[in-house]
Amino acid sequence: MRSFRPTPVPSSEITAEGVFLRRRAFLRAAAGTAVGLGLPGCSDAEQAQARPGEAPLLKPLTGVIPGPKELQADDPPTAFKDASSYNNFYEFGTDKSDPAAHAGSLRPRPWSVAIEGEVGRPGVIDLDDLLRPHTLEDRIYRLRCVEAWSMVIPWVGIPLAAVLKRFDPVSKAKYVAFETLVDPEQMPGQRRSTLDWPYREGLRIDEAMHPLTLLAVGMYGKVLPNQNGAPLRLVVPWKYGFKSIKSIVKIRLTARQPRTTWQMENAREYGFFANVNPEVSHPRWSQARERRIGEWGKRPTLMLNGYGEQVESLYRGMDLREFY
Ligand SMILES: Nc1nc2c(c(=O)[nH]1)N[C@H]1C(S)=C(S)[C@@H](COP(=O)(O)O)O[C@H]1N2
Ligand SMILES: [Mo]
Repeated sequence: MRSFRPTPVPSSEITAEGVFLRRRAFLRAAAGTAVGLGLPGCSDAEQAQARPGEAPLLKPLTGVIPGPKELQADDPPTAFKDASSYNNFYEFGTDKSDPAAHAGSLRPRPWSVAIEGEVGRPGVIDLDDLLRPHTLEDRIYRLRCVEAWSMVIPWVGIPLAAVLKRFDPVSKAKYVAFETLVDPEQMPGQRRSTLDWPYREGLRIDEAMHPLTLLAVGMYGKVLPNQNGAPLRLVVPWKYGFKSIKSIVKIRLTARQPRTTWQMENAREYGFFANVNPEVSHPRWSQARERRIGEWGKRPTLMLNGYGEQVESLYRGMDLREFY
């Protein structure tokens, strides 16, 4: 496949020089995760500051914190230690502790992403080139797992819409399909057929283009830990956590609704939409309440995870029991 030539960045989107330099520091710091901080040609002054042994810091350029007001008032972020040690990432095993224990073998740089299908400019692009024209944003979002636990995570990322637009989606693009890396050397859980690899996810195009939908590269102001989906993962805060596919290598725009991993596993239990809905029980348990990791007791699950005001217009006229 030919390599992707980035769309020229309109002057309105070109950042001021100081900002650009800080972005460069971030990009190099991000690149440094795979090989440690001693990158050749990367002076100390250009490094984001991080304590030895810690992930490089990210310096988001905006303080955008969308999402419901009550999120800011009642929901303190989950402890970083919990968010990075209680994970679902079957490529490294099925226990919650497996990803943190085994994801050290994942090499998040160099990394490239294929953009395919119904776009005017398909191709394969290096992740740093994919990120370069964009401004990193802070987003504090809840993550609600279908298993009825939840976390509040300060993500760092870029809106998926801004990325997709650069590849010129054509009018036939009605859905977006995503795939995770397949490499049993890096992802030892793939030596077993726990799932039909690659892990696959999908969104309708309007969901993908919604301003809340984020491609995350960091969390808690730092580069994403491998176990959280380094170097690039999706975050769709009004959907169950399994829609937030990790370690993405392929984004394909399609005319037809793509098949997703959990639908393929068990279509009765997991639907394509997977919108958080306290009124629709999973066939084996209720979705009415959730346990916030780090808290005792349970709290009620909110319709669309509390993001209804922003996203309910996407589902007007749809029966969310039928389209679960
Ligand atoms: N590639 C891949 N992505 C994945 C998963 C997975 O097993 N493989 N698990 C999903 C599930 S079920 C959840 S709840 C979230 C968990 O994200 P976190 O570990 O960062 O909290 O990742 C999702 N993304
Ligand atoms: Mo999940």
